[in-house]
Amino acid sequence: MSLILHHLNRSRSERLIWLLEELGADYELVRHKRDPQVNLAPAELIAIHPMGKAPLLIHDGQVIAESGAIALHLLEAFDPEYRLHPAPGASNRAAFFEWLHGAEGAVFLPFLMNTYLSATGLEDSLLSQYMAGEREKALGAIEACLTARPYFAGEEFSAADVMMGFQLEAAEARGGLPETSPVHAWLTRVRSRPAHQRMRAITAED
Ligand SMILES: N[C@@H](CCC(=O)N[C@@H](CS)C(=O)NCC(=O)O)C(=O)O
Repeated sequence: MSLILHHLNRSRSERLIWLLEELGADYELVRHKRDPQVNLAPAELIAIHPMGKAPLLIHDGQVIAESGAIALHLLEAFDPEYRLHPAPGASNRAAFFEWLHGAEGAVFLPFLMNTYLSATGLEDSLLSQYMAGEREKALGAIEACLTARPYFAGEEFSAADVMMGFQLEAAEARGGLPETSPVHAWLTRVRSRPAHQRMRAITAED
């Protein structure tokens, strides 16, 4: 079996390192560096997949792009006992799917746009105002979820928490979380996990 994760420094591919560490999978990590001028991925990634973005997983020669697809693929291959995702038929399976995909969907976009708007000097634009409203809605949905339960998919930690981690750690680092936000307690819970700590030790070399 061969399992290779292509990781880009300071990027959401760190979520897949975290998931692989949670799964205890035997994998090889290939590190790539962003171009310091334009902050984009290097050409080696385009040689592997036409989008040229990270993460990319290569499992026994098959190339898989998109974090959510990679996460589901890894869970299917390495989590037969459903430690990190609810089994088919479980009452929280729909909530798990919602947050696993939300992490790259509607709840992620307004946080991502923040980065693009400041990188292009558009902080004071109409688009920026619109996105601030969207960000508030997204944070409201996240906070409502984490007020009702300790983890995104319910009482237990799951890969949905791994997928939501990147944007919430970034929001915290930017000072974008109110002091009373339940996200702080969630961050403390997930950061106490040995697999999260191993991921941080690995990404410290980014
Ligand atoms: N929806 C994709 C997004 C992938 C993506 O945009 N990755 C960024 C890193 S956060 C990247 O590779 N950026 C460098 C580039 O676009 O050249 C996923 O979840 O995997």
